[in-house]
Amino acid sequence: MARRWMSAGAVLAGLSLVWLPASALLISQIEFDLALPRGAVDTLTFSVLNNETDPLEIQISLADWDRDITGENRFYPPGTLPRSAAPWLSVSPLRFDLEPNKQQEVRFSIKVPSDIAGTYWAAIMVEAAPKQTQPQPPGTTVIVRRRFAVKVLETPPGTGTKDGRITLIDVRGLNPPNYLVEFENRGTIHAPRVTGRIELRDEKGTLLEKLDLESFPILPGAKRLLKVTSARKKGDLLPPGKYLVVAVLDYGGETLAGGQFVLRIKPLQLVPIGTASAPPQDLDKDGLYEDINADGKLTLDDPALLGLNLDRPAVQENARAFDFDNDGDADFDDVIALKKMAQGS
Ligand SMILES: [Ca+2]
Ligand SMILES: [Ca+2]
Ligand SMILES: [Ca+2]
Repeated sequence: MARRWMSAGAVLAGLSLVWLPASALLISQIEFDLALPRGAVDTLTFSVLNNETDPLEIQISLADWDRDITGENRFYPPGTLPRSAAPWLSVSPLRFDLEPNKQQEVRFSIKVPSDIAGTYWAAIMVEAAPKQTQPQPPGTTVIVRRRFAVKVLETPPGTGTKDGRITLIDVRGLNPPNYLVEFENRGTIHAPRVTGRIELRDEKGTLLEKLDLESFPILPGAKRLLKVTSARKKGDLLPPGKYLVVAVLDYGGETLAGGQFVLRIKPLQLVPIGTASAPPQDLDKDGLYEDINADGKLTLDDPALLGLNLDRPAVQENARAFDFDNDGDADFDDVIALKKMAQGS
């Protein structure tokens, strides 16, 4: 009965057991994206299957979760987050043993308050440990516990707001360009699939590059930082000049979220670095000037000289020529990257 409230995605996920890597514990559904009306009560189930050769001891508990700015899951005690649905959930059973090739159904009920709007969420944690067949003396065994999250999200239909903004566009590294786009969900509804694109245009508006962003989910109030590397080849440099980076994201709202960033690339003005008698050289013509002392070859003397002169204008005002790790600056990490290049050649 509960199935009719689920999104198509959740129903599809429920049709087959989901393989969780690094383990042979199978969970039939790892996300419930519910749309129960306010005040509703419902009971749902998922199954846990032991596909290993040894018996497992399973513990079930509630947790809060969100995602960090890179999209990684983070977990908290239940009821920590302001939009926690953990207080509405009750789960049974809370612990059970699972013999190999056996499965156990876990039931949870959800009681949606009548006065909420937007998405609330929590997780049902499934924790597996090897079953202890005989009592162990304390302090002598290490039990490997593995934790899996079954996510539960609830959004009463017709409630909440959709709002999304691009809060940052930047370019860090130019060879090839690395685009950064930060998006914030300023609404109260979970956006399960944000899609979008980045465009690079020259000063005349000519499209130089268009990249599709990998789609991502985002919780209310969350920010997500996307890093996208240009498809341009290393050494295929953008000539000095002014460029426009445009990002457009579709988060399912009535309008798209857009933003733009003006990228200015200054001409290099290379001068001798430190004790060198000539300006640094780009030996392989890839836009990076690895021959810091201009003796015609790349040796360990080059990172050493760069390291000694990192803070000098000769380096910092031409940072892109020495940005060997391509992160948009010339710093000690680039000295290390150049040292590795020198050792490898
Ligand atoms: Ca080079
Ligand atoms: Ca050299
Ligand atoms: Ca760098």
